[in-house]
Amino acid sequence: MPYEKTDDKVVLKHPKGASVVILLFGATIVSWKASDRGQLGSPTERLFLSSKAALDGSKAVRGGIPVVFPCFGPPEHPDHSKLPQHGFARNKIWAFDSIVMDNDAGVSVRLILQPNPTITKLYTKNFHLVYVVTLAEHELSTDIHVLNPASSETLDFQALLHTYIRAPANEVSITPLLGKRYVDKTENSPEARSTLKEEGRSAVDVRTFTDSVYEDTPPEINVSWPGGDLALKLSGFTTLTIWNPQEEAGSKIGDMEEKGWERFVCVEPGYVRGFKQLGPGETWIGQQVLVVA
Ligand code: TA6
Repeated sequence: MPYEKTDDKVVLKHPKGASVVILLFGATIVSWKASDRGQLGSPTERLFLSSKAALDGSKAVRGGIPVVFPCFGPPEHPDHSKLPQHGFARNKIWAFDSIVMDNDAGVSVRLILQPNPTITKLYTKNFHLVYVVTLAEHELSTDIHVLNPASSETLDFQALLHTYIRAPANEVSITPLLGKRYVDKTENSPEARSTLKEEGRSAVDVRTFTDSVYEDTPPEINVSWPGGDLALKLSGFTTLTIWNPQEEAGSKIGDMEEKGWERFVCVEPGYVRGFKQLGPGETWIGQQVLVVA
């Protein structure tokens, strides 16, 4: 299974045509192409990447799968007080570590991020991140490992994979979230934004400005639309964030392409309600497997 590593990215290719492009900047997946099962012909792009996205490391990538660590949203924990929104992992250069699997089933690459001076000036906790990306013919697996190398301190963090699924936003249905509790971050007041609601819809849509953080995420989420279907198989994560800014908010995002909000839904597995407390020497793993129909 061929792979290609340059100074700024890793490209994995499957003999039947699937491919994935990972920038070392932020370990950000910026392209995943795969064909539907039984589909003949060339694989299609499954992720949204804004044509205005910065791909030169000047800022977090608008699209693909940004890696969010150690905090989600504006920092709230004392350890994160100097960090930008969504933490530092998506804004730092990760290192190519190794190809960990390469056979007819697929190819896996391991990327790592450890403290360096550009991080320690903002964040003083010890940590070790490992990101394993595996490409198969119809699946893309992304496993984020958080290790606490400390001998005595706990590591408090949040983590999330900010997956931009390419889809007609006004036609998607996301299931099964019926009965799940969530907070609605589009509410106007801080109190309302932290009030838990219960999902009453059997299928969630994003036809209006949506920014919801669901608790107790199911092990499998389905995102479907006329002519398309993508499953997310999840483990280790406890929350699922669904985001689409729609026009009023989306048009204010500087690196959002013209009407880009019409062409994606963010479905983001995470651990973002409260903080995961990792003991000395412990590891937490969050796995997302994207599966085409
Ligand atoms: O996707 C959830 C969210 O926290 C939204 O509130 C919105 O801010 C989005 O992330 C994008 O954040 P970014 O910092 O990438 O512009």
